[in-house]
Amino acid sequence: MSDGSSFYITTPIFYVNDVPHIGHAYTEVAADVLARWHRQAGDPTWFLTGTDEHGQKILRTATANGVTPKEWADRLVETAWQPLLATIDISNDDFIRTTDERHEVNVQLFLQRLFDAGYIYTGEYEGFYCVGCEEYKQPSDLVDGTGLYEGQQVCAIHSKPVELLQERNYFFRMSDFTQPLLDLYEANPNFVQPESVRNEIVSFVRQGLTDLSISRQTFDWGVKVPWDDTHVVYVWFDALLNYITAAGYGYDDEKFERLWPATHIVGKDIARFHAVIWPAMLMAAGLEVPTQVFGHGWLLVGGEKMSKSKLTGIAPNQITDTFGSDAFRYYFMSAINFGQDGSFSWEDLSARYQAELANGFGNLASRVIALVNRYFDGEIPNPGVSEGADERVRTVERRVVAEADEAISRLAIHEALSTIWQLVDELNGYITAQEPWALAKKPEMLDRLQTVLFTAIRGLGTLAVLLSPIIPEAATKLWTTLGGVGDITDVPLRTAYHWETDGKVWPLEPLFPRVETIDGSDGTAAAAASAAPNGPKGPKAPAGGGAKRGPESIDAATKAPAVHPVGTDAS
Ligand code: ME8
Repeated sequence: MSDGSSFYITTPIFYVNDVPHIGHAYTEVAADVLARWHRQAGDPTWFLTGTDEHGQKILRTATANGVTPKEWADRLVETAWQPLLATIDISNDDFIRTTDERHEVNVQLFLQRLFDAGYIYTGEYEGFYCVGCEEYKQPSDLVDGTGLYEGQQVCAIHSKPVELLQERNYFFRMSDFTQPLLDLYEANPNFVQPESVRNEIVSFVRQGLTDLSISRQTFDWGVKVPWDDTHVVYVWFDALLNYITAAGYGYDDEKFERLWPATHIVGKDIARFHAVIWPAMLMAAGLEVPTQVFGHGWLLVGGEKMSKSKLTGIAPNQITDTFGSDAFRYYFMSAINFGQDGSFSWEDLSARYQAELANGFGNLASRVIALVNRYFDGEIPNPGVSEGADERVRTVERRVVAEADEAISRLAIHEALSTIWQLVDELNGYITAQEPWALAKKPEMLDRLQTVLFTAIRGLGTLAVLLSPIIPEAATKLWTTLGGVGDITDVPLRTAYHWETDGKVWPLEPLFPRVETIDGSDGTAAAAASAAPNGPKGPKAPAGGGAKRGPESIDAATKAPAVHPVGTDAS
């Protein structure tokens, strides 16, 4: 809905030429955290993800594997892309495939409308094409090849040769939108974020846009151009439309009116498609432009973008098999400033798991609940008179709820998490300072013991609610243990501190169990310290520390690619 009250969020739709790696999972988790947050805050929320199945890249991969592109896409969607969502606990409302009928039919409808409105014409095109990017390249996008490609010009992103194409194509009059786009960026500085991506987009458009070739004639794996079935629609033009075809465009006006426009979470590699071509297409069709395009940073391996074609991909389940999906989600959301690049390392993951999740949050929950079980037989005690320390916990609770919500509204997920962690730290400090185990030894301090445990339990419940969008499994476990009333995902997030309990706690299994490290030690605080290398919060460690079931370092990941390609990657 255009009044901003609904929150429609999308990920890119991913190419099915290969299986997902943690870069794709990273985008999914970020969008999922935002979707869960808004949903739990009561905003009407719709979260879309899906797969991009047309184009030369998929066609070549399928052909190399001796199957049709549709068979290939079906196989990859069923065995890899859909299962990814379960592996990392994604709560999408819809999954669109560009081979869905609802998509293909309405891509044609959109194109016909643009054609009828005079935005499409026929022309000759000659240029270099990178099948990996599915994009025509300018000479300035090319670099000198090395090794196998010595002496050739290669795509700077894929390090593979480009192909010279000469075709008669249909063109979209994108150049008409140079000024309207510049006006849009100026009128709405938040349209493209973060600032670094915005600056790049604005200076690109300022150079003036050229018209865009939007059809291909030399192969037929795509949506047919409605008035000329010897052409298929250019794969990016087709793919971008998923955001509206999934939202009812062309077949469910009420739904489309309710959902559109969307917030697009994409990697910065494809921000230009989303912040230039896509709004120009929408303007030409007389539709509203997206709410925002956010181009997040890259996960790097050895200083380079992790990628399938460079064999540096790590499969998400390599991490979740050892650490669980919550740790995966927490790690990537807290260790990397959303919007900036970040290097993944097993050591940093292991260190943060132990220090922040197991010791910081998990132990806090276990201790407090164990104390209530021990001293009050599981009945949450009534508080006595409050002191300054108790008041301070309550003030921090309220402050972090408001500040985390504000950070999420700016898509600053890492900031929201570090704000929430202030409450973890506050509660840990409170328990240490109040020493409830010492109070329990003095019968005259019973009142005080009750107040302290009551205050700590209240704080824990608030934490469970706030962390539910980020680490849903652990938050739900904690919620159940606290006797939380109803489903945690129904507890209004913006007033998390008003959560309700039935008054009794249950024993709590460790929220983040010990993980065995490579050197054979277990994941206690000491082991965590020895496994932790140079992560911002981790102490220094001997080389090779890490979780047992993962490669011990990024070097290992690079040498022995963890993503086992299911076929030939044509990119
Ligand atoms: O571009 N770090 O699909 P794709 C962070 N089909 N994110 C990464 C990443 C990395 N190293 N590698 C990939 C396409 N990603 C098109 C999109 S949308 C209409 C069409 C994530 O399978 C990131 O979100 O190549 C990036 O933008 C996306 O995967 C590219 O996925």
